Amino acid sequence: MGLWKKLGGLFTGGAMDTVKLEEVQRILVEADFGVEATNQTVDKLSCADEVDQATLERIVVEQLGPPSAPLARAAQPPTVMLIFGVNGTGKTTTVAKLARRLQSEGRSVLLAAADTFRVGATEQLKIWADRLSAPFVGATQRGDPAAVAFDAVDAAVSRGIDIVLVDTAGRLHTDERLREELKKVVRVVGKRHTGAPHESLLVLDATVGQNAVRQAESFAAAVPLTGLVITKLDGTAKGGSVIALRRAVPVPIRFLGTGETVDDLEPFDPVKFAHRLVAG
Ligand SMILES: Nc1nc2c(ncn2[C@@H]2O[C@H](COP(=O)(O)OP(=O)(O)OP(=O)(O)O)[C@@H](O)[C@H]2O)c(=O)[nH]1
Ligand SMILES: [Mg+2]
Repeated sequence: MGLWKKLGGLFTGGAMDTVKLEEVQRILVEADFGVEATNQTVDKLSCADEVDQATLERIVVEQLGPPSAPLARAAQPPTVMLIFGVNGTGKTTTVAKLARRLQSEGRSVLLAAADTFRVGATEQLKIWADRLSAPFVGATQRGDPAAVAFDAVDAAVSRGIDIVLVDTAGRLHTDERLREELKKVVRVVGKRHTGAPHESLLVLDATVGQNAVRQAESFAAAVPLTGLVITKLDGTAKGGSVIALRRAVPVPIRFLGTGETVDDLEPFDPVKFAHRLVAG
């Protein structure tokens, strides 16, 4: 159900009072806005002369940041994109979705399995690479992720490939070794190719709500990020977490994941998203 269906009655039935504002607050927290975005939204709503559905949509849009900008393009190919995130957020699936999207724009893509930590991770990406007929670089179990990333960039340079998508390992965001490993991947691709990484995207799972906020903050402190991909929005009525996440990591939201198939990736459009959240 859209937010307006839950909130609208409070605004149409006479003047706002403290009791009604507390009810608004409760509904926004329940929709996973998080405390800060909830308070900001309530402040804005209580300042508005008249609140209708369009007012609420506009207030949500203001908190979502700009529409998805085109992904960076290296002056000299390949463009190198690193994909980060906690376990199970949808990194590997997002790599496949991005590859599909970029291929459909006529660009050649190489997939690199720099998740050498989890058993089966390399094979999982290899299956996607085969389905997408994309070249693939991986290592044997427990190989060095930075070495895989380096080899992948190297292969793309020599084969004239446009884009390298590097899938990385997901572990708890508090894991110090993971942080060091990811920093090394960033450093090493930068040494191999000028300007790399050109994109560093953090993949966040919308269904875990406020937990994802802590993860996002922790990753952002470890590696410089250029954008967010927020996944599993098909599985949640709590789209408010998108606002909370954008607040926690003030980099642009690039894409939304809306399902498990390779085509379920949408460029982020704040107006469209706010409409979906509010109107349902
Ligand atoms: N419903 C839904 N499921 C998704 C979405 N994106 C990924 N998934 C599912 O989430 C699960 C985990 O996806 P992966 O891509 O393996 O996640 P990961 O971050 O690479 O996981 P690790 O490598 O274990 O850290 C899979 O079952 C995916 O199909 C999405 O947008 N919507
Ligand atoms: Mg993975």
